[in-house]
Amino acid sequence: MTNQSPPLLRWDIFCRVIDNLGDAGVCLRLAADLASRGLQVCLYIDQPAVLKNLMHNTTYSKSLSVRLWPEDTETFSASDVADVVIEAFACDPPTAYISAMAQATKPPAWINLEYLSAEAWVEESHGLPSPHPRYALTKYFFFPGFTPGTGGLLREPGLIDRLATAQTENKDTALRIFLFGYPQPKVAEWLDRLAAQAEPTLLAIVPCPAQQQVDDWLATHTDTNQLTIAHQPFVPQAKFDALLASYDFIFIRGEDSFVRAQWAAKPLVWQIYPQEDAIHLVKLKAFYDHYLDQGVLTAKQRSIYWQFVSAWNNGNASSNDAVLASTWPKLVEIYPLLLENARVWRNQLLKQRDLVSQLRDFVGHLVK
Ligand code: TRH
Repeated sequence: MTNQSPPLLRWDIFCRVIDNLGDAGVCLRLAADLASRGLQVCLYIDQPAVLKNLMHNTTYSKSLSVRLWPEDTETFSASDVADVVIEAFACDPPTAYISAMAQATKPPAWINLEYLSAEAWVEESHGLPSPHPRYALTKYFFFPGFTPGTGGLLREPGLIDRLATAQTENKDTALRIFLFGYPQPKVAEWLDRLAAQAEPTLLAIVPCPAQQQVDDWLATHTDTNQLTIAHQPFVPQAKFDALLASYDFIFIRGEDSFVRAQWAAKPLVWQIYPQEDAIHLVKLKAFYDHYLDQGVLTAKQRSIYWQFVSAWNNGNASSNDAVLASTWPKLVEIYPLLLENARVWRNQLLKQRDLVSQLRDFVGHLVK
């Protein structure tokens, strides 16, 4: 794949917010990265309000515009259609827009941006075409991923340097933990353990469902011994990386914050977005099999890490053998190795070209 930069093009990104912040978060990050490279980008989103906090107090390049998802009655002409159409997470762009794409003299490049997964099948599916059943249009599946055979990960130019400057040595003796999660039925067991730890811990929790559960625990624990709990206000997306970099241990969720935690190169506990029939646990294992296999941790240490992460994702909902409480002290004990593992993993990922550069090359070949 030659590295010539494709001609400046117009990109339209379609995003439907299924749940939470991630769909909007990923699409905003993609749109901002493309626009920062001088491309004209329009982000169509059905819940613009979700972007408010994410874009708060942040200046984006002028070539980025955000529009409300078009009404079904809205009509489009071929000249309204962009050169590249990104359909995020199979959100089905408006039919009127798709029929306008079919009338365009040069059909646009149509990309379906898929959800991130470390599962092996992703490489086989990356880049596959899907001819439209009625129009002379072909949609291509573009899979983010952790391996060369995928489309890579969102990593804006200069991000790692910015993180290096934001990196603050934690002079505080307390272990600083960041928590952004979904509901966590087992949180009390872990908090009891943190409070009983020999060394001090600071747990900073952002607005999220787990925050209420932590507050409920706090309400019944006047003396939390070695544990200090703080409410970390929500920060705009542009400040999120520096926030993560200021913590020692990162508990995140979903997709976008999960990737940012890897760029921060700190040990991470991923609470994956729960799906039917526990298929999310397959996805979770696929990632940690890769992530823990960096030649830094022994098999025993890898198993402790996985036991904790699996229990955090209720992988063992039925058992009440307090896995979180029993494995956490062992994780803290090997913290320097976990940090090394996170750094080796990030360096591995940095060998991969970032998603936007790969996507531009991919469409560059489609719009020739
Ligand atoms: O909000 P999420 O749980 O989103 C999820 C996932 O995307 C999942 O894949 C999808 O299926 C589901 O929604 C529907 O987690 P995620 O992906 O980490 O998105 C959170 C966004 O919020 C991310 O862009 C980071 C941003 N954020 C900030 O900008 N500032 C903050 O302070 C915090 C806590 C988050």
